[in-house]
Parts: sequence; C-alpha cells; structure tokens
Amino acid sequence: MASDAEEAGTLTDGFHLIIDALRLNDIETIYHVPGIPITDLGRFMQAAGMRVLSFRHEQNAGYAAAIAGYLTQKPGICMTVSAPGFLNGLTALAHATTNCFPMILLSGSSEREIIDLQQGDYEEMDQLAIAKPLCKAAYRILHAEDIGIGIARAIRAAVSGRPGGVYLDLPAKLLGQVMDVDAGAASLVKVIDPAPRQLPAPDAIKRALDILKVAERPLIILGKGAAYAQADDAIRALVETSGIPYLPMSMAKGLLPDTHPQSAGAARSLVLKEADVVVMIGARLNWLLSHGKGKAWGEAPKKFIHIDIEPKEMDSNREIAAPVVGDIGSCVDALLEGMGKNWAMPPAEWTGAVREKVETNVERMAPRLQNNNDPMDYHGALGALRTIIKERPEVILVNEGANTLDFTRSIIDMYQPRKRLDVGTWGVMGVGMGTAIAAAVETSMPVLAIEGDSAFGFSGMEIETICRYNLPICVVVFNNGGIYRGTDVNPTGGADAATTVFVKGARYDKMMEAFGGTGIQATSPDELKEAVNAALGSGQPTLVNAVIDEAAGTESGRIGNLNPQSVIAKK
Ligand code: ADP
Ligand code: TPW
Ligand code: MG
Repeated sequence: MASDAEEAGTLTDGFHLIIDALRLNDIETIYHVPGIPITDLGRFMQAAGMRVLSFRHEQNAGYAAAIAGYLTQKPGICMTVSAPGFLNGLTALAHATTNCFPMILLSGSSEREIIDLQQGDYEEMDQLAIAKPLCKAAYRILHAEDIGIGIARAIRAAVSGRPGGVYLDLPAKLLGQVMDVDAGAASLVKVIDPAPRQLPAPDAIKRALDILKVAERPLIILGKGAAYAQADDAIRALVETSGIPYLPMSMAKGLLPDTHPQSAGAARSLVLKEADVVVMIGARLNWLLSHGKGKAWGEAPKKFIHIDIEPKEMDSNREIAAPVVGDIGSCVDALLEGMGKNWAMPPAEWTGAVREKVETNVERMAPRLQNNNDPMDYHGALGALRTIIKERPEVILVNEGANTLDFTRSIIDMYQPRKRLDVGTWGVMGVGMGTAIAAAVETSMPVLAIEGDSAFGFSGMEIETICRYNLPICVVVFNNGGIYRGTDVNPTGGADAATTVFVKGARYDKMMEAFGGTGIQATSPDELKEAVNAALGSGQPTLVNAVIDEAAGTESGRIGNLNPQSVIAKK
C-alpha cells in the first residue's frame, strides 16, 4: 500500500520514514489500537510486512509491548491514538519503566499550535508533558527529517543503562509531511550498539570478592534484571562455582531450574534471616524484599554485594558494602574470573542447613498438592498444573491474581529462564492477556496463563485478540467468585453484593466460545490437567474455567500485612 507521496515516486513521507526507521533497527512488531491519526500508519506498517497486532484496549497492547521488551532486549512498541488512547497506554509505559523493561509508546497527537493555545482540538492533550514524569525519556518529532534521529534516540534511551519506557510523540501533521526519498533514506539512523556493555571496575570486583571469600553464610539473590540480561550461562557458572545457595525472585525463577540443589526457594525465611553476605544480582531491595530490613531479615549482621547497571540503586535501602556497577554479564564474568579455579565452597554447615530446610518444606507441601478435592483448592489445582510445567518446561507461564499469584509462584517449579511472566514490581492486575499474547508472538512458544478471576477481568476482552490471531494460549481462570475469596457478605445485609465478590457460578469458558476458541469447565484437578494438556498439545486458544472453592483463599494472598487495619472497624 502506497501513500500519495510514495506514488509520486521521488517523495517519501512521515508514515514511511517511521516504518523505515523502525525496520532499519530490526523492529518488526507493533502492539496497537487504530484510530485518528495513526490508522494509516498501522495499515502502511502491515502493508510493508511488519507484524501489527491490533488489540481491544491500549493498556493491553502496552503490557504486551512491555513484556516483549523484557523477552527480546529490544524495545517493545505500543502505538496508540491521541489523548484517551495515549492515556490508556500510559499505565503500561509507567509499568515498563518501573520494571526496567524497554518499551516505546508511539502516540499520535493533535496539532501543537492548537494544543498550546488550548483551543480545543480533536482529542487535545499535552501528551509529552503528561508522559514525562512516568517514563525514562520523552521526545516529540516535529519534522520529517528528524524521524531517523527521533526513533534512534527513543531506542537508545529504552535499552541502554537501566532499561525503561520511552514516550515518542507523533503529531498528526508529521505523518503526512513529505521529503525527497533519497534525503529521507539518508536521514535514517541505524543505532550501533544500543545497549553498550558496561564493565565493572576491577577494584569493585576485588572488594566484592574480598567480602565473599570470608562469608560464612553467603546467599545469592537473582532478580528479573538477571533474567533480562540473558547471561544465563555465566549466572549458572557463578552459582555453581561459588557453591552459594540462591534465591530467585519471582520472574527469575527458572534462570536455574527450581529443582537445582542450590535453590533456596523453599527456605526463603531461613536464608534471608541467617545469611551474613548477600549478593544481589539484578534485584532491588524494594518492598518485595522488605527493603532489606526488619523481621524478615533477622538480627544477624549482613553485608550486601550489589550488582546492578544503575549506580543510583546502590544504598537505596541499606548500606551496600560492595557496589558492583555494570551490566550483569560483564560483572558476573569478572567475578568468575576473580574467583579462579580454587574458590572454596561455603561452609557445609550452612549449605547443609539450607538444603535440609528446603527438603523438609518440599516434603511437607507434597501431599497437599495431590489432593483431588472438588471443588478444587489452590493446592490441588496447582499440583496438577505443576506436573504439566514439569513435563512441558518450554511453556511460558503467565500469572496474576492474589492467592492465584502467590500459590502459583511458590508451587510451580520453573525450569528455563524467562518462562515466568507476572505482575512485576507493582503487583499490577491486568497484565495477563497482553503478556500472554506478546509471549506467544515473540517466542512462538505455547503459553499457559494462570489467572485469578478478578485479575482476568482486567484484560479479559483480549481473548478475542487471542482467537483472532489463533495464538497457542491456554488461559486458566481460577474462579473462586471474587477477589481473595468469594465468601464476603455485605455488612449491612443489603441487596448489593459485597465489594470483593462476583457473580456466582460464572462461566468464563463461555466467553472463549463466543470467539471460536475452546471453552472448558474443570471442577477437579484431574479434569483441569486433562483440559490444559489438550490445549497445550493442540496449540488452540483455550479457556478453562477452573472452579476453586470460594473459601479457600486468604486476604491479599500473602501480603495482607500491607493493608492498613481500621481502628474503628476493630472496635
Ligand atoms: P526483582 O523484582 O526480580 O527483584 P527488580 O526489577 O527489582 O527485580 O530489579 C531489576 C534490576 O536489574 C534493576 O535495578 C535494573 O537496573 C537491573 N538491571 C536490568 N538489566 C540489567 C543489566 N543488563 N545489567 C545490570 N543490571 C540490570
Ligand atoms: C490495577 C488490587 C490486588 S489482587 C486483586 C486486586 C483487585 C485481585 C485478586 O483477586 P483474583 O485472585 O485475581 O480473583 P484470588 O485468587 O486471590 O481470588 N487494580 C490494579 N492492580 C491491583 N493490584 C489491584 C487493583 C488487587
Ligand atoms: Mg479470585
């Protein structure tokens, strides 16, 4: 499909310069919702052979772009219409930034002259100003000849250093601007080495190793930055050469298989409390790690070695005894080199105690995972799904909810890197379907999305998108009829349902059938297993309505302590 300018032969235009600039930088996939002024841009992109996936809501397209960035180390691209579409995409842009995922939100916008005089243009909004505080960088391109540079800047800002979200404002007028085709081609920029390696300083490595050498109870914590870095072999070598027990954060599960003998996943409380030296690799000491202090971290004095590409992350919550600033691959390589061949294993007393705790906890959990209760509880249902992931370790697991999230994270072992995608740093509900779609699109792997019924509701309409593109996604809705539980009642006894409960006996599986996918209801772990195995085997879009005992969950999953208690309600 050619625009008027292209047909003229010697001219190109903003539409095609954007396309050419993206493709020059190997960006071929766009997560999108069409409309003024970018409808034709989407069409031209598809006509040019790019993969343009149209969503039902920009937030989901945005979450797809964010996770595409995480999976590929290239910025995931979300493209939206002005004002409302832009705002819908903005949550995902902020989410990408918070999670250190590279993403670019390309948004059409209305005319600068009218916006700045606030004269009421169609979908008028000063988008650049609004995006700025919510992303890593925000740029606007006003002239066609700047498209090459503008896109290059956006790409480099998204992926270099600590990755994050970038906003790129595309005023409607830009798209139709024309320029000479040769001058246009010459104006494009191929970004060389967009995320340059950042080598750690040798003295920083020495400082870290000096501390580690004398540790009696060392611990490694792997975060999703470590998974993002794709330094899988080096990280495995570091863990194994050092002999140190490691704890994977949620999305770092599978970087080494959860069944690895050094995994301390099932002894989390013990290792956090007792460790004397903690090596953080691509993880932040934020709320997910209780800020590195308080009861969870016990009384024992600790020293922290922190590997991160962002120098400002050091000392964010606690003193860091050995900051190691650089990209994870380079830092881990340097540590390994410094350790040499004769690195002494940590005291067996420590590694033995951790191992013993892991084994006891795993054994204690085992019988609960085998229950065949009908309706199911979380353990029974997840026991079945756990076996499926063990048998199909290549499957990408997407996960959101409260109990559904916490139990899945602790029960389902992961075996390969970057196979567990979830709510991330914000614990945001709504990432599910966008994440599942991008995971399938970017990797061509089958996807299993384990969703709380509330969580699913935030992006549920995208099952039409899943069916439309015929993606190999199996969605399992853990249907307990509500948020945390389905048993709450309206305290006034009035007719309105309690704030946390949904329609009883809802059939989410019927939604999938509406779009031509397979919908199945499962009330026992055996039925669930059969349905999910069939779905993953066929690669067909499937939704399993998994009926969970509405009384089985707990408030806020396992982070209920973050809810303030009302003094008045307690009286
Ligand atoms: P988790 O939630 O799993 O604990 P976080 O999102 O809190 O992980 O932390 C990820 C960290 O990884 C961020 O501080 C980020 O700067 C860092 N990071 C991301 N990519 C790299 C990389 N290639 N090299 C070094 N650090 C990285
Ligand atoms: C964007 C608050 C946290 S968890 C949750 C909500 C609404 C839903 C939990 O119910 P679900 O899981 O999914 O049915 P389960 O198994 O416990 O019943 N809005 C956003 N993000 C968050 N985190 C919330 C609200 C919340
Ligand atoms: Mg629920």
